[in-house]
Amino acid sequence: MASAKAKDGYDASSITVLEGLEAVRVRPGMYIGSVSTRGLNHLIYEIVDNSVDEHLAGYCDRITVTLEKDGSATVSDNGRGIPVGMHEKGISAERLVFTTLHAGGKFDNSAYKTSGGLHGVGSSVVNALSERLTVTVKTGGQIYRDTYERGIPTTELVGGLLPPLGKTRETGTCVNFLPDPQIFDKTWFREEDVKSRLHETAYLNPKLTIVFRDLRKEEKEEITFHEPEGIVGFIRGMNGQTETVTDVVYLTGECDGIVVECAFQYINEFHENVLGFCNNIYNSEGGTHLTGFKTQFTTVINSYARQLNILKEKDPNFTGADVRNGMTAVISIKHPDPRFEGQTKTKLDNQDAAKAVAKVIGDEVVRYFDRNLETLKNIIGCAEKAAKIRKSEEKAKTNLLVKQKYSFDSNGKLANCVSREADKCEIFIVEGDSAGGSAKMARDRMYQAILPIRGKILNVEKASIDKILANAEIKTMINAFGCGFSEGYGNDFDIKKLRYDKIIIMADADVDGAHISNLLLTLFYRFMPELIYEGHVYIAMPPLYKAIPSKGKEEYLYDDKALEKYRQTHKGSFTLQRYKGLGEMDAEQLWETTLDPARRRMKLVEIEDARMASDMTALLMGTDVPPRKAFIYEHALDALLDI
Ligand code: TTJ
Repeated sequence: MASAKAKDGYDASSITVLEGLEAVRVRPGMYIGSVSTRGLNHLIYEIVDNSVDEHLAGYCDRITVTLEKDGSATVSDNGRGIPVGMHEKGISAERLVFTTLHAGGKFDNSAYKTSGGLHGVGSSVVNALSERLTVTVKTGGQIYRDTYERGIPTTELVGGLLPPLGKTRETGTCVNFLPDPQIFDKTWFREEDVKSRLHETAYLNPKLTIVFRDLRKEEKEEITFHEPEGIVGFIRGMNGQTETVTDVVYLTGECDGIVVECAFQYINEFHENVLGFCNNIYNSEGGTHLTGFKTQFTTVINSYARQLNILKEKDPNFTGADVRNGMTAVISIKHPDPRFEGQTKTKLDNQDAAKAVAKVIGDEVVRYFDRNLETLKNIIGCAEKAAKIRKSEEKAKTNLLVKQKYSFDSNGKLANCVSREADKCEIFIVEGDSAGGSAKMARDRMYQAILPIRGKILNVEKASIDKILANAEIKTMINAFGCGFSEGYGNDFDIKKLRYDKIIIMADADVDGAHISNLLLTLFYRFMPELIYEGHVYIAMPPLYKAIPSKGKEEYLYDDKALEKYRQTHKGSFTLQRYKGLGEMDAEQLWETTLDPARRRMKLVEIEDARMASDMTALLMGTDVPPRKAFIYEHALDALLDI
C-alpha cells in the first residue's frame, strides 16, 4: 500500500484509514491468524459472516459462495445490501466498511453479531489483503459497484457517493476478491475446509441456505447446505454411523437476554466431544458457556444417580469426564455482548454466559429426564463404565510413578540411517534411553534410524502447542522427518519431502507406553496428518514373552493367545520369560523381535472410517481435534494394551 500516496484526491482522514490497512498488510497474521491456507480460507469466512449477520437480522435467507476459475472468491447474499448512502466523514457507508478497521458493527443493528472474537475485524482486512476486490450492492432499486486494489479504492465517487449503474428489483450484496500473492504463501482455497465451515454455518442457522460452488476444476461442483434440523442435525452429522446409546436430546431456553440452545447424544465410544458456539462462531478454546454446561450437567447426573440409588451413600460422585463419556454435544448461545480471551481469542469469557447456560440446562434437562428415564439410565451407564476405567487407570498411574524413579534422563539424540532412499528408510521413535541405546546397537544402520524419546515428554501432553513445539525431541523429530509441519489447515507440510517410508513408534506395552504413543499420534495428526492418512505411521509390537524349552528352539510370543497356543502344542517343559518393557531386551533380542523387518510385528495406524475423514471433523481441526484425538487415543491403547 506504499502506493497510497500516489493516489490523488485523498484528504488527511483517508490517509489515516490507509495507514490502518497498511498495518494489516505488515502484520496479516495478527488479523487473520496466519498467511497459510488456513488464513486464506479465513478471508471467505470473514466475508460470509457479514451475510450471516444480515440473516440473523432477519433479512437474508440465501448465501452463495463461489470459488472462481481465476482464483478469486465471490460471496453474495439476498439481504438488504450494504448502505451506499452518505455516512459521516463525507464518504459512502460502504467505503467505510471496506476501508476502516473495526467498522463492521456501526451499520449493523442486529442483536447478535457474529463477531467470533478471534479476528472478527471483517471486510476491511479482506480488502487490504486482496490484490483486487469488487463490491456490488443492489439496494433501493439501483445497482452500485465499488472497486479496490490492495485496499485502495479505484472507483471515483461522485459527490462522495457511488454512481448508480442501473435499475434492479432485487436487493443484496456481492463481494468478489482475489487474495494477494504478495501476502499469502499459496492462494488456492481448500474447498474441503470451506465446505466444512459453510456446512457448520448451515447447521447453526437452520433457516439459512448456503450454496457452495467450485468452478476451478474441470468438473464443476455445486452443493447446497440447508439444515432445517439445526444443531440436532449437527449432532447426527458428527455421530454419523457410530452406534448410539441415546437419541439426540434438544434443549433450549433463555436467561437474562442470553439464548441457550443445546443438543447432545451418547454414542458407544470412550470419549467426549463437546463443542461451544457463541453467536454462531465456534469457540475452539471453549469458555464459560461450556463450563456452565459441564458443571450443571455433572451435578444433575450425580443427583439422579443417588436418587436412583445407582450411587450408594459411600460412593464418590462421578467426575465431569465420567458423565460426559460417550457424549457428543453442541452448546450454542446467543449473547448480546460477547467477550473473548485465550491464546487465539476464541474462549468465551462472559461470566453471565456460564450462569445462563447452567440455569437453562438445569431446568430443561431435569424436565427431560423426568419424562425420559430410559435415556437417563443409559447415560448413567456410560458414566459407570467411565468411572471403572478411570479407577483402573489411576491405579496404573500410581505404579507408573514408582517406575519413573528409575528411568534415565540423558538426552536422546537421533541416530540417523546411512541411506537417503526415503522409500527404504525407517525411523523408530523409541521410548526410554535404555531401549534407545539397545535399538541403536541392534538396528540396520543402512536403513533404520533411531530417535530415543524420554519418558519426560509425557509431561508436555497437556502443555500448549508452543511448548510442545519447543520440546527438543519433538523439534528433532520434525527436523528428522524433513517435511515440515502445518498448523491445522496449513499448507507448509510437504509429504513428498518425507525422509522415511515408515515411522515406527516403539513404546512399552503398558499405560505409560500407550500415553507416549497417544501424544505422538496426536501430534502427528495435528501437525502432519498426511503421515497418518498416507499410512506411514506404525506402532511396533514387541513380544510379551519368550518361551525357552528344555529341548529345541526358543520362541517369542507376542500375545496371550500365542502363549495359550504354545502351552497347548508344546510338548515337554519350558521356562517362560516375561518382558515387562523394551528396556529389558538386549540389542540382539530387540533386533530379532522388533526391528528385523522379516520377523517383527507392527500395527499400521489408520483413521477409523469415512466419518473420520469427512468434512464434519475437518472443520474442527483448526485449533482443536476433539473427535479424532480421542479415536487415536483409543487406537493407541488398543494397539499397546490389548495384545
Ligand atoms: C445493515 O443495515 C442496513 C441495511 O443493510 C445492512 C447490511 O449491511 N447488510 C448486509 C451487509 N448484508 N450483506 C452484507 C455484506 C455482505 C457481504 C458479502 C460482505 C459484506 C462486507 C457485507
